[in-house]
Amino acid sequence: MESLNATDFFDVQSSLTEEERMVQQTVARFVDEKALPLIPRAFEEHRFPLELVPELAALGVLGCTLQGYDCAGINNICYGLICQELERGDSGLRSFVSVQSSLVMWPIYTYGSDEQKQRWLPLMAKGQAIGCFGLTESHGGSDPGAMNTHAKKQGGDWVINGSKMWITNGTLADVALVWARTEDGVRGFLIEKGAPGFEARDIKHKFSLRASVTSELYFDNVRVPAQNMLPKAKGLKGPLGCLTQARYGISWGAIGAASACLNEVLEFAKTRIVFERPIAQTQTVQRRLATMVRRITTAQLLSLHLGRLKDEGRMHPAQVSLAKWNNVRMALDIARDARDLLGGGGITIEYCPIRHMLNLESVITYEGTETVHELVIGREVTGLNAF
Ligand code: TGC
Ligand code: FAD
Repeated sequence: MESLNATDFFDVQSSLTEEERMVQQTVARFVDEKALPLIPRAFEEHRFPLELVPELAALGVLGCTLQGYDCAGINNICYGLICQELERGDSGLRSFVSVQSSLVMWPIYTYGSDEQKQRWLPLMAKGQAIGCFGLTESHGGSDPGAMNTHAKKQGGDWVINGSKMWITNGTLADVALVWARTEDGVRGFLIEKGAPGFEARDIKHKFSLRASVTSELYFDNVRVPAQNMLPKAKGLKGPLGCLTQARYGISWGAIGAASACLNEVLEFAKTRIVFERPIAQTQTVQRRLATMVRRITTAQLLSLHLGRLKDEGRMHPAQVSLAKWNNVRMALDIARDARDLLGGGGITIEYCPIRHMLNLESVITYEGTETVHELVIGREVTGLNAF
């Protein structure tokens, strides 16, 4: 009998279509050949490898589920597999694609005017314009409904004041999708780089997601024309709808990070001789490796099923919360355990688990903390709101 693959124990590959397999293999090759040679150093230098963006665009991964506007129009399983492969490289790469695709292109496509779509989507698909998504504020990202940033109508324009915190791609972005309170509820505004009164500053000294740009955004009487407001997003469900798209991708991405850790530690454990035998030949190490296989396999089946539901238009946001919570927790636990199994060497740049572990400390916080997702599920099953 053929031996099973540790990171595809239930042969998920065989249930993918030819197109899905091809997309996965293409992105996997890009990660192995182009991204991984750069990533550890970029992480060390606290720098996003911007030079990879044209190649990401050429692969068609930016806004890949959208139809038209030079986007690939592929399904949500393909999008999930793309996130998985990119995050096998680094969470920063997947973050870049999540923000561009799910948090900026998706809302422009879903809530935007024809003019906004024509202007931004083809440029963003080609990587010629970068977007960022400004929802979180410094006084408590878990409760975006309490935002202070506001927009007031003045003649034909909107005037925006306030600030946003922890914004991925903030200083890189050509266009910021900024959510602000208005007399008419929360609305989304497209603010272009260089708009007078708009400033973005990088957050430095991060120990996590070092190969990703995270910024603060400031708005001091920033004036935008009325046509920069997304016409079809009204109320908090506008930004929350975007989060559902990005959280879905993160649930897949976490599987990639965990698989990278397992692959690395498996090789190490088979060759690391301590007490005159490979550590992989001890019962406790095998139990730990088996637990990793179990948890990765469970996460894969969860995301695969979620993706099929999404493609059928039947996915519920609380199901996405469960997948994001389960899969990121799984990946973080595996990265920490893999780090330990590597011994002292595991704290260096030579091995990926510590980098993934540090990254996943952000991933478990952004797009809804673990507690937020637990409470979403609690609310769904009890009918009682504990927020
Ligand atoms: P709530 O009353 O629950 O909802 C208000 C309206 O929104 C609807 N809704 C959703 N719609 C789509 N998807 C979802 N996930 C939705 N959740 C809620 C809801 O049906 C309602 O609609 P309507 O028609 O009744 O008005 O709102 P709440 O104020 O009680 O908040 C609920 C809570 C806590 C779950 C929500 O605020 C939340 O998710 N908080 C966490 C915030 C968060 O995740 N922020 C992420 C910022 S972006 C980011 O981190 C990017 S990192 C990117 C990267 O680098 O990869
Ligand atoms: P808080 O909301 O202050 O939470 C602090 C703690 O309190 C958490 O443990 C939380 O779970 C807990 N808590 C909160 N409420 C409750 C409750 N009711 N019951 C029990 N516990 C509770 N945001 C964007 O808008 N755009 C981005 O591109 C973006 N990128 C990010 C990139 C990085 C690297 C990071 C770290 C964050 C990013 N974020 C972004 C922000 C992210 O979404 C927020 O950090 C997150 O939503 C949590 O908000 P907070 O940090 O203010 O924590």
